[in-house]
Amino acid sequence: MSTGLARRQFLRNIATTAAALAVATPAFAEQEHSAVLTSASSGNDGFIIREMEPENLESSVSAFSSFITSADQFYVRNHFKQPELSSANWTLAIDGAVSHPLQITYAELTVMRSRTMVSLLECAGNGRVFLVPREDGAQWANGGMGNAEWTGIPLADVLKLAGIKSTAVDVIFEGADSGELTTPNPKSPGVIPFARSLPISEANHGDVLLAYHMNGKQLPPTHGFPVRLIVPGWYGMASVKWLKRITLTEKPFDGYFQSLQYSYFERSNGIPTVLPVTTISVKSAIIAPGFAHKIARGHDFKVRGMAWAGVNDITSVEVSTDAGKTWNPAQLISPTIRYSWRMWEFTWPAPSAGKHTLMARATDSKGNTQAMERNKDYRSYEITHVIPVIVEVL
Ligand SMILES: Nc1nc2c(c(=O)[nH]1)N[C@H]1C(S)=C(S)[C@@H](COP(=O)(O)O)O[C@H]1N2
Ligand SMILES: [Mo]
Repeated sequence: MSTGLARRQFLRNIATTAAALAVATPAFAEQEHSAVLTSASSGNDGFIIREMEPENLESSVSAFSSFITSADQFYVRNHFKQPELSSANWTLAIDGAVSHPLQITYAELTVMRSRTMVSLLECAGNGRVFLVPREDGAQWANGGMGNAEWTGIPLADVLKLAGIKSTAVDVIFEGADSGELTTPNPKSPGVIPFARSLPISEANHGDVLLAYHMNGKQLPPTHGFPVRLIVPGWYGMASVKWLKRITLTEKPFDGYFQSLQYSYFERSNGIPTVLPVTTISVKSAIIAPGFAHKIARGHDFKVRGMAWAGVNDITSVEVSTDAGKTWNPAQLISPTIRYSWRMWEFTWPAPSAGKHTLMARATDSKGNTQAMERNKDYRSYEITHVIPVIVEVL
């Protein structure tokens, strides 16, 4: 089977799975104790709570056994209390440097020509718990990421309706959620909304969606209902949830979540410059075994995980079982689907008794390979260096 065919077949199988999930869930919802039934049927072992209010939930290991992450196991990253919105009252304003400022309703938006695509979301702080010394912010292990199918209207089509002025350079996306940030430093200037921007060229890329379905069903409230932005290949902060307003500006936006948070240092001419975090860099994660797991000796062990590279493709994953002295190729077990992760596995031949340090490193289609050491210029974001997993064979 050609690669193209294999990919199409794989996506058809996924579509069937997403449809099956969509059918199964409302049926459960009508029964009593629906949550218990749902979790029992999907192998959902719950979230790891990183923060109660605002809600910050890390996906647990069971979320990483399939190519598509189910919506009810998908990590939640909120900076403020979740707004309660209804699609009947919702409107999206488009203003600023446009020739026809407009307000679009949910009904008007969702009759436009839609696109469906799979895209990974990863929080820029995913893996922060592995940083030494510790950095402030949500202490995610590897579960601040997920891969879902999104349906929405290309943002470019909606911007076209408003008529982008030739002087516009940046597009600001504002969520309906707001609040005051007192930690981490620096504090916010009083109550602010969650807002991020994209340069015009990115906003006009046909893959950026105003999404209203996740895995074939209405977007859940925690993931941005009624409509969220999906910016494939970018860290999660760009995919603004509970969209309320889109403002085109004639100078680059320099908001709180663009400069004081979700930013990093890039050195030019030897001087560090602050830049907003943008696209996802090549990375892999070992899903099994988990850190400090104990493994029975005398049996081959299947090491498995995920690898992803934002707008680039994964070309190889290597595994080391001796703390990085030697590397062996892992097998990529899902096809290349743009913006998605690839599942991989490696058979570790009957490990000997004692402590072992496992590592995985991925390489992308641009020839980038994960670094062994942390680059501190990334502050507490883009945690992409190789993370050791120490296990004990008994
Ligand atoms: N309105 C709004 N959009 C938001 C956020 C938020 O707090 N408010 N968090 C962002 C961050 S940092 C991430 S990683 C993703 C998480 O999306 P999810 O909660 O659907 O997984 O949403 C982004 N969009
Ligand atoms: Mo994030």
